[in-house]
Amino acid sequence: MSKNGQTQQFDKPAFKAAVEKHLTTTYANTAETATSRSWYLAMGRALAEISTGNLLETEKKLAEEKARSVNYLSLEFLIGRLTGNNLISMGLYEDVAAAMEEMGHNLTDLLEEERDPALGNGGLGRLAACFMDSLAAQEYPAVGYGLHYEYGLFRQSFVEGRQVEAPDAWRGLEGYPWEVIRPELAQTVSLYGHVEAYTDENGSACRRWVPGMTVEGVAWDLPIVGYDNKSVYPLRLWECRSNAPFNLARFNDGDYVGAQYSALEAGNVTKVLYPNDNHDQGKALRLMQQYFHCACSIADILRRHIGAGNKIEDLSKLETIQLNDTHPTIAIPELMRILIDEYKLGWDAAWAISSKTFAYTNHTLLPEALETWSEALIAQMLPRHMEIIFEINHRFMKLVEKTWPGNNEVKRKLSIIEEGPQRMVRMANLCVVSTYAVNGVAALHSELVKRDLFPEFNELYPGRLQNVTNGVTPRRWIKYCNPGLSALISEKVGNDWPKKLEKIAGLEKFAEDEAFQKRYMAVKKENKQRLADWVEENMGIELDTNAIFDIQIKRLHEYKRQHLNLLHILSLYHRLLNDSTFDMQPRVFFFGAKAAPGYALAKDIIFAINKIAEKVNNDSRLGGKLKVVFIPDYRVSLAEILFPAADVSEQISTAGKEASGTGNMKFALNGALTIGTMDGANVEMREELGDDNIFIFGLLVDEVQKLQEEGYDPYRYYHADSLLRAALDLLETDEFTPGYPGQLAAIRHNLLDGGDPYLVLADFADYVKTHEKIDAEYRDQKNWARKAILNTALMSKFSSDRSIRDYANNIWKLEPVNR
Ligand code: 26W
Repeated sequence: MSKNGQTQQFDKPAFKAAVEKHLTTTYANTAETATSRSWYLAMGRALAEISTGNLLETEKKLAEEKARSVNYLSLEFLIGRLTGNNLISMGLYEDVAAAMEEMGHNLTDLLEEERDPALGNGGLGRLAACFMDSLAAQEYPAVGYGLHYEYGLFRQSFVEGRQVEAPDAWRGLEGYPWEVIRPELAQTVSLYGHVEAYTDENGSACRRWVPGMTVEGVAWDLPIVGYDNKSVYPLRLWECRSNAPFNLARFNDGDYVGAQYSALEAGNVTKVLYPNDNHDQGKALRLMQQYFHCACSIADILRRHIGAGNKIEDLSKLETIQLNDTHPTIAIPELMRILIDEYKLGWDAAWAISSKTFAYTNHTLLPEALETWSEALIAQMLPRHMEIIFEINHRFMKLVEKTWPGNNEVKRKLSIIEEGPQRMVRMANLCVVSTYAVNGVAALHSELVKRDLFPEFNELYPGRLQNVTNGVTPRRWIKYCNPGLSALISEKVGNDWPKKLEKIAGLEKFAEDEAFQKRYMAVKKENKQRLADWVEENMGIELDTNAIFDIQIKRLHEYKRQHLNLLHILSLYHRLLNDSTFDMQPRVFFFGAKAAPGYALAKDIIFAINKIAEKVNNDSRLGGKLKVVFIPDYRVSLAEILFPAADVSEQISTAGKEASGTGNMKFALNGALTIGTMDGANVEMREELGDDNIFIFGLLVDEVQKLQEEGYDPYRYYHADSLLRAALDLLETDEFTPGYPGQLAAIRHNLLDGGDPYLVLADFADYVKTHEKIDAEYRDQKNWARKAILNTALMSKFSSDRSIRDYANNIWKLEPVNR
C-alpha cells in the first residue's frame, strides 16, 4: 500500500470521534439507533472534513504560485459514488475499514448506502469525471465547473417490459456528505431585458445590457481527490436560486404572490438534467441552464484571476477554458461582453484574449446532436450576446470572403448564422471560429471532423483541428472495481500501476504462463459470480458462471445498434429450436441502457429485449444455453460490477458514428474480448492489441458511405439471408408477446421499410459469423485466457492520465504543481 501525507496523518481515535460527532450532531442519531445509512453519512462527512481542508490548501498554494490552470466547463459530470474512490485516493481504505469495523460496521456494506450522483447522461459526462480524476492524480491545476442539478438522470424501471422514468433525488433528504456550500462565491446572473447605447466619460459610444431579471448562482464544491498526493481540486457545481425579493418592481407594486411565484421559476433552472444524449431539442430552459452555467463559471474564473492580483490582459496566460462539447459555448460571448462592456477593452483586445483562452472538444458527428439555437430565442434571453455573436460572424465572413472571394456557397456553409425561415446560431461553428484548438476524441473521429464536418475550417485554420484520444481512469475502472485483478497485477508489476499504467505491459510475459492464466481466470470467475449474485438477488434470474458473459452497456441509440445484438440473439434462438445440428457454448447476454424519454424507437427496443428475455429465460427447450438479462437502471455503480464480469464486450456501432466510446476501454482493461466495428477508439484498440486479440467485423466508414450513396436496400439482405429473415420475422409473430402479435413489429418495420438508417442488416451476416468464431475460441480456455490477459496488458494507452497529458502538452500548455 503506497503511503501519502494523509495516510501518515490518519489518527484513528480522532476519526472515530468525528464520525460519532456527525452521527449525533449532524444527523441527530445515536450509536444505538442509527441505521447504516446514517453511519455512511456520518463517515462521509468525517472524510469530507479532511478533503475540504486539502481543497482550501491547494487553492491557496495555486493562487500564490500564479500557476496556469485549466477550467473544464461541462454541463455534465457523471462522477458516480465518491466514498470508496476517495478512500482509495486518500490511501485510507484499510484504515477506515478498520475504524468502522471497531464501531461495528462493515465498510463494504456502508459504501452500498451511497446513491450515485448521476449528473450526466453517458459518455460525455463520464469522460469529464475521468478527466477530473486524472487532472488531480497528476496535479495539473484544474477546476471543474458544472451544474448542481436537484434531480440527476432519471431512474429507470420496467413495467411490463416498458421503461418507466422516475425522478432521481440523488442528494436524499440529508444532503450529499461530500459537498460543501461556498456562500462567499455566489454570483448574480442576468437574463432578458434589452441593450442600450450610451456615451461614456471619454465620449466613446458604448453599449450595455439592461437585464430584465436576475437570479442567484450558489456554488457547491465536491472534492476531486488526487490519487496518492495531497492535491484536492474543486468540482464546482452551480445551483440557481431566486434573488429575494425576486422581482423588485412587482414586489413594490404589491404583487407579493407574483414575486414569490417567479422565485419558484428561478428554482427551476437547475431543477433537472436534460435526459437527451446525442439529440438536440432546443428548449428555452436548456439555453437558460447553459447560460447560467457559463455566467457563473466565467465570473468565478475572473474572480480568481483578478483576486490573485493578476491583470485582465494576462487572462489567457494563466487560464485556459475547455468547452466540453458545444453545451457551454455561450461562455465565449459572455467573456467578450465582460471584456468589452465592463473592462472597456476594444474588440480586438478582447478578441485577442478570448480567442486564446477557449478550446473546444467535439464529441459527436451525428447531425441531430449538433446544437443550434434560434436567433430569436437568444436575442430575447441574451440580447447583448446575440449582438456579439453577429459581430463575431461579421468579422469571420470577411475572412471567408478574403479566402474564397465571391463564393456564397462556402459562406452559407461556414456562417455561424444559418439562414432559413428562422435564423439559427450554429454553436459548433461559433466554437471553431472562436477557439485556439478544436479536438475530436479518437483518431478516426478527429479525421472525420477534418474530412467531413469541418473541411473548410481545416483549410482556414491549419493546425487548429487536433486529436486527443479518450481514456478512462485506472483508479475507478480497475483498482476500485476489480480488487481481485488489482492484486494480481500488483503482484506481477508492482503497485504503482494505478498512476503509471504503462507498467501493466509487464503482464504480457505472463500471458502464456498456465499458472497465471488459471489465477487470472479464477478472478474473472469470482467477478462473474458477483454479478450473478446481484442478478439473482435483484431480478430473480439464476445464471451459470460457466456461460459466456456477453455484455452491451451504454445509452440506447439506433447508431449503437442494440437491435443488431438482439437480431443475433433471435438467430440463436431460431437455430437452437430449428436446427438439430446446431450447438453453442452457453451464453448470457446482458444489456444495460437508458433511452431518452422521448425516443420512441429506443423504448421499443428496450421493450423487445425485455419480452424476448422473459420468453428465452423460461424456455426449457433451450437447455439453459441462452439467457438474456436487461439490468434495470444502469448507472456507474452497476457498471463497476458489470465491466469486471464480462467475457465479451459489444462495441457494434455503425462505422463512423461512435466518436470514441469509453466503455470499450473499461471492458478490455478488465480482460473482456471485444466484438466491434472499425469505429471510434476500437480502431486504436486493435492497433494496440493486434488483430488476434479483438474480433473486428462489419463495414468500414468508407464502405458505409459508399453503400448509402449507391442506394442501400435492406430488403436485398432480407431476401438473401434466411437466418436474418427468420430473426426479423420472429418480431412480427406473437412468439414473445403471446396473444399480441405485432407488438415488436416497429423494429422490423424501421429496418425494412424505414430504410435501416444504421445498416443493421448489412452488417448482420458478418456479425453472426464473428460470434461463431468467439464461440469456438472460448471453448479453448487456455487460448481465451491468454487473449484476456493480453487485453489487460496492452491497453495502457487508454488511461485518461495519458489523455490529460496530451491535452496538457499539446493544447493547454500546462505544468503540474506538486503540493
Ligand atoms: C444537445 C444534446 C446532446 C447531448 C449530449 C448532444 C450531444 C451530447 C453528447 C456529446 C453525446 C455524448 O455523450 N457523446 C459521447 O462522448 C463520449 C466521450 O467523448 C464518446 O466516447 C462517445 O463516443 C460519444 O458518443
